[in-house]
Amino acid sequence: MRPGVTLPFRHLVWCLASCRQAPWRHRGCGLLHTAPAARPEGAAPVFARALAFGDRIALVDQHGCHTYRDLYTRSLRLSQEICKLRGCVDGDLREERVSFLCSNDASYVIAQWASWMSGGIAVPLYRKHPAAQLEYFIRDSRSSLVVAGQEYSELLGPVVRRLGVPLLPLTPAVYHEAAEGTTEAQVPDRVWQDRGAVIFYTSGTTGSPKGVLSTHRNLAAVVTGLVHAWAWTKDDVILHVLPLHHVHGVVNKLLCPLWVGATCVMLPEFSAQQVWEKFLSSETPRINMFMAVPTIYSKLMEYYDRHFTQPHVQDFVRAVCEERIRLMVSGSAALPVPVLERWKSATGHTLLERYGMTEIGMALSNPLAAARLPGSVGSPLPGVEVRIVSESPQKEGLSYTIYAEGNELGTKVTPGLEEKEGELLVRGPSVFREYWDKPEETKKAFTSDGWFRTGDTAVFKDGRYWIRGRTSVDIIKTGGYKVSALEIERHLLAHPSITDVAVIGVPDVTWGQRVTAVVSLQEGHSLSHGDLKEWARLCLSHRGLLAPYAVPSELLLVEAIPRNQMGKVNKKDLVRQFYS
Ligand code: MLC
Ligand code: AMP
Repeated sequence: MRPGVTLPFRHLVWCLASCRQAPWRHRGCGLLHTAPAARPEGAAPVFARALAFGDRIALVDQHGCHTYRDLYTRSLRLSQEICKLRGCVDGDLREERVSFLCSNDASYVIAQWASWMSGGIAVPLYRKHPAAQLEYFIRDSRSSLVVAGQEYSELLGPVVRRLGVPLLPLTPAVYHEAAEGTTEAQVPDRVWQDRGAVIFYTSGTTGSPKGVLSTHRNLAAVVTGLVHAWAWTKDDVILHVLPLHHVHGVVNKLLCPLWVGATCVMLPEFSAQQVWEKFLSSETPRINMFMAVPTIYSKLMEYYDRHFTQPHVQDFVRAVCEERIRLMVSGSAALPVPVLERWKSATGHTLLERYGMTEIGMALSNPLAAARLPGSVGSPLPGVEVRIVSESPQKEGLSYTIYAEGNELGTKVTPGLEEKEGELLVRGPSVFREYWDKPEETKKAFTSDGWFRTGDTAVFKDGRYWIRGRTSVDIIKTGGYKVSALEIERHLLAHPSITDVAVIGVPDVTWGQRVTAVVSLQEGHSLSHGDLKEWARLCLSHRGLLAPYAVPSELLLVEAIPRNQMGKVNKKDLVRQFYS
């Protein structure tokens, strides 16, 4: 068993004052034992490998089967159109941002690859975001072009007109165009390493969502780490049901299979019924891998409990899953142990839980071949270095205490500080380049010696890492989405009846946390949860920045929200008070 080697560790306090380099460039100093380099099979984007897989099926969607060659040639055509439209020099957009809104199907991959082929940075948008939010992402990323899947031209039309950005609508050819007459040589050779690849938007504690810019090297580090750790091969077939504007759906579930020449079967969106149908169907290609957020496993179990009540059906489900599926992974939020146990009894699979974050890709994973510890997130992935430390220094030059430090080879624990909880820090080639256009925030996100502060509390125990929650109560994870409590509060205060509000994340077995608004009203006013949802739908969706999953799913009316002398709400107490 590889992970969990606990080595003697003598360093107690790291003095960081001497480090003057910009933190995100300073990745050299470090461990007592040297981490092996990530396996960078070059940082060239995934499309550069596609022609080698030629006529293998890359993607199956509601339009049919698409080979690697299909995806490659259609992407190349689109990239040529993009370059023509933007008038790029030497066929290179030089990191111009290309926003795109596509369905979960081949058009998404083509828009992504075309952005990269033309030298741009991909900014994937999400169809469930309100128009105002889409507008924010396009404006904030300063995208010079918006590519619209067929279904989205109408929605995006007014947005791009307001912003004065050109729109490139996709035609049905993206699904059906023949793959003849184009060769690999037509994509110009570039140095990909530090070139920006993608901007994913993520919520911080305060302010509007930030763009997390990852380079091609960052993506390649995550992909090659996972390919190695989870033994991806070209014979794998993964069922894809996640949204395609976050690292889980884009990197783990899409880029990994495309990297190795495997097949991705993509549903337009999550449906419990369709997932079970795909697991149990004998049609080819047969699914042998699945990955999802814990909420999806909960929803799949709800469906199972409702529909697979007969013992012989349950036996069949378990036998098929055990025989055909080789790996099922959970991540993006804590997997409740009862969900893991119920899933195990229904399918025979112990879910492999791993831990990641938009800024760092994937960092920790339970093992593929050895025992998986329920509730733990395992050990560092290849190339990833982690530390658990005391409170992070807020100012440069301050020192912090290291409780544990590890990499792929093992973890050293500071004697006397065993099993101490602290903030998890991460370093390595998968860590992002910058928050787009936010140098100050980028700087603050790293310690002065170049480690990224995750804001998650972790502990090293029983030879594995365990995530204990967020250091901030104002970050809520619901259904696998990260949302900012303060941002929701800011929006809710615009409601004419609301005088005060505290948004809390209430533990929930299906959603992980439920966004709950504790509200006090103007005297004589009333407000039901239905009213609030309707107001949010009508009002916020059009002019605000609230995604549907950020709208409170529960409303608690109180006379007054308890505040301390500093005027602060103790949200942990509030959760305890109302949800003991
Ligand atoms: C939706 N609903 C919610 C909700 N979201 N209720 C409470 N809390 C929430 N968070 C309600 C809706 O209001 C609606 O209710 C009903 O559920 C159905 O809505 P829906 O949008 O159709 O839901 P569904 O499709 O079932 O969505 C659930 C889901 C989705 C789990 C499929 O949330 C999802 O795709 N999550 C994945 C997010 C993800 O990819 N995260 C990765 C981030 S990357 P009504 O009453 O109107 O019917 C990351 C790094 C890492 O975290 O480590 O991976
Ligand atoms: P995001 O910022 O949307 O990428 O979400 C990243 C956050 O999700 C992390 O900082 C963690 O708080 C949480 N997360 C991801 N995977 C896990 C996990 N397996 N267990 C607990 N929390 C997780």
